[in-house]
Amino acid sequence: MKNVLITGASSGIGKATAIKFAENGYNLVINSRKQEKLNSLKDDLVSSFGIEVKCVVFDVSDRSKVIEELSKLNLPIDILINNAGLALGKDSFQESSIDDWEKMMQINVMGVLFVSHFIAKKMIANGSGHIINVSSIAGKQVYAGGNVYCASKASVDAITKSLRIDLLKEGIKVSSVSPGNVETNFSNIRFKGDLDKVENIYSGYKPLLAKDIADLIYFISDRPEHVNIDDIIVTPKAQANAYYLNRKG
Ligand code: 8X3
Repeated sequence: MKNVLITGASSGIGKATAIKFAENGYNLVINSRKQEKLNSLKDDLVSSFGIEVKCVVFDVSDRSKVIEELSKLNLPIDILINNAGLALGKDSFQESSIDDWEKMMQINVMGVLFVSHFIAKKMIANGSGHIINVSSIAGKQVYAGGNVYCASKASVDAITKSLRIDLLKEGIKVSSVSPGNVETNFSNIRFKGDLDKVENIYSGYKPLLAKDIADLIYFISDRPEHVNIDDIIVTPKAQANAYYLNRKG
């Protein structure tokens, strides 16, 4: 059975994706910075689905730790899902925090690069593999206050396209999924616990759920060998793009 590595797997889209692949009998390597949450997810997945699960604890932006922990894995990775990422703040460029910018660029961009670089080499040695990046509608359209988060996801978009070219001759597929509004802990982290702002993001319409994205990631991975899905842009029915929401509430 195939092995799937999912970064940022302890909650949200990453956790839903872990469950989706586990339901379908895949063995998992789940990553997060949070050992306890990972262990508890591992226990649930092993007891519910009888699959093999390994936990790798690291911050994707910590280059030496990424290499150290992934080097300990003694198994091929067939599918890499670069899910770890975050937004911090939605203030205008001139008012936003440079510390927040650094974190977003480190995790959303360098994290994808560090993990992909290590795993792509393993995939090349194995002669096959599939890298799926969780990007965002923010990588396609720039909105007010999106500045550096949008830049980080536009980078993920460029990295995805570039990897697809460079890994073409190696027989490795590269895809992305680019969601609009998904109701997870994303906005709680972005707005640092400001519940009014969080509620405003998801009020008056039905946002996407983490499971909706997990289903798409699984669909991307489950196409016949000769098929590669480059990218899926997905929004709630009530969202036309990054700017237009049909709120009824
Ligand atoms: C999440 C979607 O529109 O908040 O990546 O940037 S958005």
